[in-house]
Amino acid sequence: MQAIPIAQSTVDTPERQAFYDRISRQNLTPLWLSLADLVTPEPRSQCQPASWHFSDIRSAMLEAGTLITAKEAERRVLVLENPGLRGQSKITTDLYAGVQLVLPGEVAPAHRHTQSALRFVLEGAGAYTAVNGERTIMNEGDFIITPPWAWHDHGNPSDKPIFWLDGLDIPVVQFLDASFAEHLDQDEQPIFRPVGDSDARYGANLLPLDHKSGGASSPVFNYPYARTRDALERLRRANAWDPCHGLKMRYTNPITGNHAMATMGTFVQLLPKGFSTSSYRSTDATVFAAIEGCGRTHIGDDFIVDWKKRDLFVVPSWQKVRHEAVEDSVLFSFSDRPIQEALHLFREDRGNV
Ligand code: 1HN
Repeated sequence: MQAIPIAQSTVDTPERQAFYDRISRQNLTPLWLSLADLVTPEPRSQCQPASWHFSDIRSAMLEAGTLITAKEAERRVLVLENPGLRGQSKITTDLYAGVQLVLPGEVAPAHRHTQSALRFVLEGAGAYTAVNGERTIMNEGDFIITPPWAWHDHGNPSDKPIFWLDGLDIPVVQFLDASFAEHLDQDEQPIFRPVGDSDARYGANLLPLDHKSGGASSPVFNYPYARTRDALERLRRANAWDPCHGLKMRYTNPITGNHAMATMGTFVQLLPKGFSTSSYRSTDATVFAAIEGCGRTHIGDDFIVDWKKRDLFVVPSWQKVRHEAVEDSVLFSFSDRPIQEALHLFREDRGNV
């Protein structure tokens, strides 16, 4: 047996064309004209490889900071739009990303929505985000979760601006026509738990005695970089290098061992100085943020990103990716992998390593 592409192109005749025109008036259309575009032999995405230097984003954001307050904007964010998907607020076909700035003394007011959000802190320290009655302090490299339908507001009592990467499943929720959102009647939500409460309850290899099953979103809502970085450093000593990824870990929900969020997989990887990964591709288009070091990433046949700390780039579905670390480097990344795994659609190609 041999596999060949499905759906050969058909011949157009005047009789066929007249038929197509006639049935079109009844909202009918022949499948044989579109089958090859609907069911492709491999992913064929509008999403393109792209990259952003943080220094460019930073200056545009500071300019935005002179033009509009966090309160007036609701969220002062510049959206990272994929060049192949302009005008749609998408960084990949099904994910949204933006960079948010909160200036000293500002509050981004409380609201909630059915979309899930992740934050990855790029620059700054000592701001907070409040989720479900608890504040957590945001420091560089921290990965923070806002679960669906959770009240959330952000504030920056520090004396320096804070910048973070927002990742949301907005296009997924849009596709499912399941968006709900509302605003709280006060800027900051009431706080009824001390800082660190969720971490102590769920993030210390302990669980409250009578805690039962886990939800889809991790109850640990801040994964501090200091701890993540320490784990990577200890694993470095174990020489746990993967040819395709260096040393790559996924953030988990400690109750279930699943991904920390239902719709977005989040990952962190250490690439030691001089390490070059083997070519890898997977069906989950992935957004990367460098948090330490510098290097070069090859995407697809001809896209090259020279990145350093805080730079951002995106790898489309099924395009080959190869990283070269010039210095010891750490990359944070996120993708729709949990959705693809749940639907048994996730595929990867490790190039036989
Ligand atoms: C949102 O709620 C935040 O809470 C950031 O910081 C970006 C983009 C679209 C819709 C809601 C936030 C967002 C967002």
